[in-house]
Parts: sequence; structure tokens; C-alpha cells
Amino acid sequence: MTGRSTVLIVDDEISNIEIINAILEDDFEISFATSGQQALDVARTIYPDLILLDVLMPNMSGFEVCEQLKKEPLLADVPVIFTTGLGDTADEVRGLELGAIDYVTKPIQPVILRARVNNHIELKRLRDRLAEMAVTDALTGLSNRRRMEQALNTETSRLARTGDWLSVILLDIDFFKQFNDTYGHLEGDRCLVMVASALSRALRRASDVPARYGGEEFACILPGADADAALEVASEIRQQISALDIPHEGSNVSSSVTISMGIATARCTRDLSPDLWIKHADDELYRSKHAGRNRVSS
Ligand code: GH3
Ligand code: MG
Ligand code: MG
Ligand code: MG
Repeated sequence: MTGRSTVLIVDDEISNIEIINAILEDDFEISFATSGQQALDVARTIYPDLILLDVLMPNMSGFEVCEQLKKEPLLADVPVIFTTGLGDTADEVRGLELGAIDYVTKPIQPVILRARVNNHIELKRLRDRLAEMAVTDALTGLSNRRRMEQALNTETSRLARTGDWLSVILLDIDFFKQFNDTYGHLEGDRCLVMVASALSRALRRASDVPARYGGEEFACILPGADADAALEVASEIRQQISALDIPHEGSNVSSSVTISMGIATARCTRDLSPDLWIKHADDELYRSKHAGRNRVSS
């Protein structure tokens, strides 16, 4: 485990915060808030791993806080446990229906609260890991096609607001079937891993997204990159891959592994759908292949 998990305790009565703090402080990093509004402010600042939320508070109830948290994408997944004096079934149902993961009534049983908090934090950790796995390519560790498409969706609509540039590069290893046939599938996998790391090294901006698009095809999303910037990145990719100097006897264009690339560049507008970027880059990639491979078209 890297560092301690953070628990935000929300209660309008300091004495309650003190009680819960005493139960959890040995195992967790504790923050606290004494009103609903303060709870939201703190949550938006520290992104806690779990929130313990009182229900009855002046101005803004715990139910309202929970409702607001669930509306905010960055906070919606933070587990909320209501800790309340309200013991009615109807209150408990309301809390759970608002998206709370658990409901604990006061007076609090220390060992039970500790166990529940531990369980929910562990479950959250597993959920986060699964979510990360769902968008990561297992072989190369790059973003997979799903995250690439999400990023492309996000970036095309974000950049359309300012009419800013976007470039998409698709790249495909030349004669890779032949590579597998010559060196075996395991060497083929090793080659893919090396090409992926060369690709990551070639991208400089934090907002650039390198991805494995499928099989031996990769993609780069370059927000803000005009045609010149994209060509510069493509040239850097070629240099990084050529520096790998992976032998490829079966290639018709070189004695080492090469790639072909296609670039789509335009200023974003609402009419340019994410699919169009891929299609255009793919058309250009096709042109590179047919012009003899080991080159870039745009
Ligand atoms: P071209 O220059 O036209 O791109 O020829 P190519 O042989 O690279 O193209 P083709 O699409 O015919 O072959 C792609 C090959 O990539 C076939 C497939 O076995 C291989 N491949 C796809 N995914 C993987 C993988 O995960 N590991 C390995 N080792 N090979 C893979
Ligand atoms: Mg209260
Ligand atoms: Mg291919
Ligand atoms: Mg290929």
C-alpha cells in the first residue's frame, strides 16, 4: 500500500468528530468538516478515499451533501457512509438510495465502524484497479483503444469550443506478420512492447495520448498540434523506432523494424466527429503502405 488512505469525517458536532477520529486515526489520514458546505469544499480539495457523513446538520443536510457529491464526476465514486442518529428504516433507505455505500447509526461501535471503513476502502481500491485495467493494454501498458476513443471524444469536443488544432497519428508496423513468422510470436510481443515504449518517449506533452489501437497498430492523439507539430512528432517517433534497431530479416523495406504512419490534422469544429479523424488518419496510413511503407503521409 502506498501511503495511508484519507477519510473525511463530516459532523456538525465536534464531540462526534472526536469520537470517530479516535477510532480511525491510527489507520487513516483524517480530515474533517463541520458543515455540509465545508464538506463539499474539503472533498473538492483533497479527494478523500471515503467520507463519513452525518445527516442532521444545519443549512445543508448530509442527504443534500451526498446528492451533490454524486453529481460531480470526480467525487461521484468516493464511497459515502452515513453516520447518524436517525435510525428509521425510511431514513436508511433514503441514504442508500442517494448512493451511500453504507449506513451506520450512532452510538457508533468502534470495531464495526473500523471494519466497515476498511472493507469499503478496499472495495474502492479494487474498483479503481478494475477501471484502470479496462482502459489499459495488458501487453504494452499503453492506453487501449477504449481509452484512446474516450480521449479523442473528450478532446474533439473540448477543442471545438476554441477551434484549436488537433492531430491524430495512426501507425502500423511494416511486415509484422513476417516478423512473427521469422522470430516467433513471443519475439513479436517483445517488439510491440519496445515500439510502445519508443512511442511514449517520442511524445513530449502531458496531454499527448499514446495508445495501442489494436494488434500491431498504434495511435497518438495530439491536442493542440498543427500539421508542422504533428510531422515533428512523427519524425521523432521514426527516430526512436529506428534507434531500437530491432532486426527484421523478413521486411522488404529495411533490415530492421520500421513503421508506416498516417496523420489527420485540422482545427476542431463540431462537424468533425471523432470517427472522421480516425478515418482520415487511416486513409493516410493506407497511402503510406501503398507508397512503399516506412514513411508518413498527411
Ligand atoms: P503491413 O506492412 O501491410 O502492415 O503488413 P503486416 O504483416 O504488418 O500486416 P498484417 O495486418 O497482415 O499483419 C499483422 C500481424 O500482426 C498479424 C498478427 O499475427 C500480428 N499481431 C497482431 N497482434 C499481435 C500481438 O499481440 N502479438 C504478436 N506477436 N503479433 C500480433
Ligand atoms: Mg448532526
Ligand atoms: Mg495492421
Ligand atoms: Mg502491419
